[in-house]
Amino acid sequence: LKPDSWFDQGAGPRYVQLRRRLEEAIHSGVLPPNSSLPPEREIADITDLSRVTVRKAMHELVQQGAIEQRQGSGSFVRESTARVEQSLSHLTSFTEDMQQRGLETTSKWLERGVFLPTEEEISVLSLGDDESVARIYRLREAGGQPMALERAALPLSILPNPLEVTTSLYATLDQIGHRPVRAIQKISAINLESTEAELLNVAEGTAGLRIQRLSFLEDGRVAELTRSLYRGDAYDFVAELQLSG
Ligand code: 16G
Repeated sequence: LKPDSWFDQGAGPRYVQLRRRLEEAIHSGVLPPNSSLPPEREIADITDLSRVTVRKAMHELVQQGAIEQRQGSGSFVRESTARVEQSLSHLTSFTEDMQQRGLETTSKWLERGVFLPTEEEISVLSLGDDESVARIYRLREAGGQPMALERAALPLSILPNPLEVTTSLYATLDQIGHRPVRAIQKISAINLESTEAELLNVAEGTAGLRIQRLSFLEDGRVAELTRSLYRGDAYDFVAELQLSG
């Protein structure tokens, strides 16, 4: 663990390198769940890093939910975050997906209302002249754990009153006869920026998945443009593939 042997000048701040090193030890099972980590002082001694640096790395691991600090007895590796396996072949909602797993969902509302549309919303949602847009931005939690940040935009002709959405967007759309039946989804890899990472309770730079869903009604109208940021450490997306031709 001596710094010369594994700290790399070009690989970012040393607390980040130490954090990654500890993450590797946790993921590979060198430090199994419930095992204790050496005290900060000892890690500082072994690595020749300052205690401030060690504390910073440990703090991020706590934030990520990888370790927990128990009063008076030190730091322990937590049971790993349950990963959610999500099918890519069914058009389901977050609430339905989580309910299926017996997880209760909650939302923190970051924005909900009627707004002037952006150029992109006008073109993607085929909005008419002077037509406003319904927007919903929320932090989605399941089983008390933050899972995704989701920003949805819908034409008012599809969702006239966004304030009606109190739990599930799709349940509300269902009630008013506007449940989407088809969607195109695009998934990209990203690193979560500080504000998003903080809301999702992971360290800045943690891997995430950006998912864009464009959904349509039976009659072909665009229902929704939603951009979501899912925690990379909590999701596996699974698709069934068939030989074409
Ligand atoms: C899912 C959808 C999102 C949809 C939401 C409705 C993905 C990537 N996104 O999160 O497009 O708006 O479900 O969920 O799956 P709700 O009915 O629980 O509000």
